[in-house]
Amino acid sequence: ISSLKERVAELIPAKQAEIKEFRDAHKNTVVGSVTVDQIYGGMRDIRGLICETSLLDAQEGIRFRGMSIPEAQAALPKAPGGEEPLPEGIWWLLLTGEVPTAEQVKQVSAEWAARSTLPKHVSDMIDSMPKTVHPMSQLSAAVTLMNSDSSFADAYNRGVNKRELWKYAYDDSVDLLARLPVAAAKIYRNLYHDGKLGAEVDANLDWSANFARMLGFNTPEFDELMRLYLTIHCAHEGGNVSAHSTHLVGSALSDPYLSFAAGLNGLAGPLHGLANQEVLRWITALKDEIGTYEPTDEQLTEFLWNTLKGGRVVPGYGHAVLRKTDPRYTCQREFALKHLPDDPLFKLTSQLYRIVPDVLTQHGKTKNPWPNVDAHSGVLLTHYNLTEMNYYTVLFGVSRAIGCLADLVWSRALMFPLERPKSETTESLKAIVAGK
Ligand code: CMX
Repeated sequence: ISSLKERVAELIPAKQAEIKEFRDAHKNTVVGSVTVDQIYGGMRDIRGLICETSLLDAQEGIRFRGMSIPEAQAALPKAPGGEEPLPEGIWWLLLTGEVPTAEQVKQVSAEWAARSTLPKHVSDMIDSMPKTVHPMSQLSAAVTLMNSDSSFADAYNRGVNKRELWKYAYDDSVDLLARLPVAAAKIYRNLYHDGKLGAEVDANLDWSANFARMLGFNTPEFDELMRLYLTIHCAHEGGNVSAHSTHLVGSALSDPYLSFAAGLNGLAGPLHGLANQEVLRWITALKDEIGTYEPTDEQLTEFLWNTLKGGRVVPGYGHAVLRKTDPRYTCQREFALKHLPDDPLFKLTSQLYRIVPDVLTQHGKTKNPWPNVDAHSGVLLTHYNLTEMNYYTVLFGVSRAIGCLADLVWSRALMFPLERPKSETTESLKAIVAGK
């Protein structure tokens, strides 16, 4: 049993008691209202979910257990010689609310390395995929198939008491996090290279460096980018499509593999995680049309308006909750300023940052004209020769597992019930509005 699992076990009773006391005291306290517009409008701003692991502020951006991105970057343990946080540390932070020591993070890295072997049928399935299957579909299918050895499903079948189920959700989550980079790297190597992993998992390396090696990358700077990338994409509170899908499916006591596969399927949508692929496609289309990665401001503005007039969105801009530049964008921009200030795509990204918000504001539809996380990530990956844009959302998915699974473990620990909100028809809603 790992010290992290023990720590979570220690924390659970107090949290259960806190929630019980709070619920009992405020059972009927009203915390919001719901308008007809919100019901048709994607439930924006309706408070209807609990997610203990992270919270999103419209102005400030995400906080992981109360920590902003710059705070987490400063506080979480780094690899030897590195400056970026290790994602193993954010797993610990999300699960416990505590910043782990370097030694504790090392334990997590070692445990994930030790549990990384893919079941043979998963490996065979990935190898049998035609190249026409999108990498996100492959990843989601691989995660679904991993549930054949789910300890959660097995425990449920054996009739384990519901109070204990979180322990099995934890074990499956660790296995899933350990195996996910292997499945993801296999998909990458099959689709774009010789079908052989760049390296085997090395028990002495951290999760991100191992992932980079398996993908076939072997430079300290790319390792650092992976550590930052896999840390900042992990969680964005509970209401986004991937987190909410995982949470919802998990509430049916589907095991962590089935639950997170649902999250991955949502992440694969162009308005959510697929936007990082779409940003690069959009930039490539711009280059194809204008003939250079160095358009004038006028050319760029015209291209933007053509996108908008065509009834399409500008990928990487806007957000359902945020109303300022996404701090996940800002920290990637800082990474670029530090490591690749003269990269032509980075310069174009900066030019877009200068121009897009004004154009979107003039266009007058979006509530938030500022860039989100996806506006920047592909440019960094391209710089280090990870140029296969269809693959980008897979990296997002590997990171998102950390947040979705931390939430899932706590949801089972707190024994949250089946999620089942009420829906209406337009007819029934009209009757409600008319007071019938
Ligand atoms: N380009 C053009 N129009 C945009 C826009 C953009 N980047 N962002 C929002 N709009 C439009 C919406 O499509 C909507 O138009 P309609 O009224 O015709 O439906 C209108 O502005 C109002 O939308 P909103 O309330 O500001 O934004 P939503 O909460 O509905 O949607 C999001 C949020 C992210 C889906 C939207 O901003 C968008 O489509 N952005 C581009 C895709 C993207 O970058 N997604 C990634 C988000 C981060 C992530 O999850 O990974």
